[in-house]
Amino acid sequence: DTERRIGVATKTRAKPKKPSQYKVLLLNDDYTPMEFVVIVLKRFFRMDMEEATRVMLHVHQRGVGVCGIFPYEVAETKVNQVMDFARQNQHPLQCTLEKA
Ligand code: TYC
Repeated sequence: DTERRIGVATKTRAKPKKPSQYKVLLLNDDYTPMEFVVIVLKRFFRMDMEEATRVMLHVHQRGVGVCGIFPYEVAETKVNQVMDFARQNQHPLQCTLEKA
């Protein structure tokens, strides 16, 4: 009986997934001037002088620090902006992403 077959549901409900978040990390090095790192944090992460100085000193002392947590595409853009700006100014500053 082909007219009255029991259908198999093929559609699944779309699960609204939240976009995964990524930490943008700044790495310490021996050559990038502290003032330059503060400028980076103010310019690309919209920190004020106090917060930028605190984060810069944290990275300087601990080796790595979080600049912010963003959806993947935003985090990737921030990393590229920081890396380009550091390269333009001939500083070895490194910035990277990590899943939050
Ligand atoms: N360690 C650098 C210095 O002594 C300063 C610095 C801080 C560099 C943070 C990079 O992500 C960094 N001039």
